[in-house]
Amino acid sequence: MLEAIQRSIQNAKQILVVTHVGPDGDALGSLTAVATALDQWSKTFTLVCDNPLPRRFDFLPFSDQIQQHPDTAVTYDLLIAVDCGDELRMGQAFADLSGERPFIINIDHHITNTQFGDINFIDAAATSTAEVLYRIFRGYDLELTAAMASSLLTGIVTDTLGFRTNNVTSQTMKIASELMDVGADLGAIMTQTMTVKPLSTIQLWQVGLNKMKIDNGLIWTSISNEEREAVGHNSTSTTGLVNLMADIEQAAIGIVLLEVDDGTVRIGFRCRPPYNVSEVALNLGGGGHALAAGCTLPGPLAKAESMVIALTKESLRQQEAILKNEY
Ligand SMILES: [Mn+2]
Repeated sequence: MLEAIQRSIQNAKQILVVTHVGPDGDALGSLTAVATALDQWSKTFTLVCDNPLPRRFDFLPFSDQIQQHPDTAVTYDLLIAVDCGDELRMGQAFADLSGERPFIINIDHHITNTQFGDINFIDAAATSTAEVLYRIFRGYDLELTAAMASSLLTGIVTDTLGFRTNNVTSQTMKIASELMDVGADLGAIMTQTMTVKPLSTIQLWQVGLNKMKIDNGLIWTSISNEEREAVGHNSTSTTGLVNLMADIEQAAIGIVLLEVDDGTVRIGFRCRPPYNVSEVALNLGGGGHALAAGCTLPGPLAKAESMVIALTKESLRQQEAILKNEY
């Protein structure tokens, strides 16, 4: 598969690299890591993410070249999708493509990946798409530069919440250590992408925590578009808040529902082992991992909330019945 990927990149004239809407550190770390590799191969490429780049990621190489839309005047003959479980996750970046569907290389680590590419390089055991990319890059005659390492380490650090998730292996730590050896600054990446937050993020948590509801292991909150705008939170991500809620001792599953500009509702699910949220997200048209998943539903918010809570309660009830039988 490594050969097939390299061959399609070498044959391509115009390459579009896309990551998912509501980008996180793995999305942007992976997107820019691919840019550093394509740059070494002197390829022509366009980097696209269908949402503005959160400011904390502006240290990433090529971050100033990330566009919100593909170039309409260009016909892309190759699309590389990173960290996207399905085509819809690319948002308008994919929907707006005119002409023939380009050849697609799909590189990801979501267990729910729909294998939408012509080449699918999916490793659901990997902590991050960045870790998958590291393995791919090491299969080639590419120089592991400080810039590339910085992008890759950003993906690994953010998707593992600072090496805290249960899919971190000694191999992950070896990769991180090698990335540091060539110049990635772990401390700076941690501070910049994990610790420091805009005030509007904490104010969004404030709104969410004030409205938090608890019912038999299910902990959730929902935030309207009006409330989101009032605190000036202009990203569609609720990663920090949903992680915080799922960390509550009494939580089996944490959920945040966020209404966005177009009236749709973004939903994030988190849990700790032995629970699983990927199935409920998949049933609602989304996807993700066993412990972190998400989906997007049409509004209104109250209707989305009652549907999500009812389905998650049912999923939790079934999971607990199975767990009880195992002991
Ligand atoms: Mn990821």
